[in-house]
Amino acid sequence: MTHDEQHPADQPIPAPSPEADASPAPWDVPPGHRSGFVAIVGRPNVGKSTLMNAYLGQKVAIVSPKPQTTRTRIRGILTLDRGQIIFVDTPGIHFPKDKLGEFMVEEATGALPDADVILWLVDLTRPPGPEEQHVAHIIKRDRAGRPLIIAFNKRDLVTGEQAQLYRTAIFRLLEPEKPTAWMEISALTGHNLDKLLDLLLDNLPEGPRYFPEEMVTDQQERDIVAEIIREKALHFLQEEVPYSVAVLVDEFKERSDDLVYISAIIVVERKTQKMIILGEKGRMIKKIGQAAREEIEALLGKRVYLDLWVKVKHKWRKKEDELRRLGYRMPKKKRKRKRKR
Ligand SMILES: Nc1nc2c(ncn2[C@@H]2O[C@H](COP(=O)(O)OP(=O)(O)O)[C@@H](O)[C@H]2O)c(=O)[nH]1
Ligand SMILES: [Mg+2]
Repeated sequence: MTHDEQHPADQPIPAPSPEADASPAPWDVPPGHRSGFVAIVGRPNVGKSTLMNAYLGQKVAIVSPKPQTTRTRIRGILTLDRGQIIFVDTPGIHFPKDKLGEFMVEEATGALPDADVILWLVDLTRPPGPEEQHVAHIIKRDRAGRPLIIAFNKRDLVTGEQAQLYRTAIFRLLEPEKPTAWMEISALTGHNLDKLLDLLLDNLPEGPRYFPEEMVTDQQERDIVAEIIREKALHFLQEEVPYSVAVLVDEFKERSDDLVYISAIIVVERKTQKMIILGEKGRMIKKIGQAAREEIEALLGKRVYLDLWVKVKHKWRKKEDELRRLGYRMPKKKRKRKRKR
């Protein structure tokens, strides 16, 4: 099966919603219903994916302590009675060193022109530096008068004094622009997430529901499966190997009502990395497979037979055609929408 074919298993993941029948139809939203896109942007590793997952109440985007975990734009849809927020989780804005990095930064900055609200996430544990300056520059360039909310994350790890110091530094980088509002949060503990949500909703325009309420993400099941496998590989691997890993799901077959067969390829850049992933007597790939299988079974609510393979594609991160084949397709450059509200 090729990757372009539609697969019966490629259904949007439904939200756990026991009282689905009780909610209004999309055209039947209450007065004052707000909706739109919130682009979550910032440096790598500040907690963007953690924040989106926290709002959605489930893991839609993979998370790891290693920078550059998120590689593509991932939409997560939060449907409430008073509004619908489409979060756009993005790769971290950084100074790219290869084609994959260029793709990731394009993915991130490309989310700005389509956003109704820009949410800049800042990590309070790291002193603002060149990367924050770079993010500020891009926001100033692309904001076009839209609401900008800054959330200072990881508040659980720092003192109030440090939070204030870094906040002032961030505001200075943004000058002469000012944020519409700001908030100190912890995506991990949930601190102030309700208040931030109110802020986001207040700054979205009035509008209808764009997506059915049971839809939590626009990713296909097989994309999520590939990401889960990549997350487990990231989790068990050290040093530079994670950056060289890509995952392709090449078979996804329902064998019976409660058994799914999945075959996936872990792509790396060097033979030595392949050896590391396989591990002594295949121990490492077994660990990755086991952890991934458990999570995929929970996601699909079915038993899973997971077949993992490892393949070397020399320097794939530097080659545009390889990137495309692995699903990292450079977006066509869009003209910037100038909007004033
Ligand atoms: N202590 C703490 N850790 C956090 C918080 N938010 C995220 N993290 C951690 O920061 C790391 C990077 O998170 P991730 O969501 O992948 O960052 P992203 O690259 O911006 O998407 C992970 O290890 C998270 O568990 C927070 O509010 N407090
Ligand atoms: Mg992320």
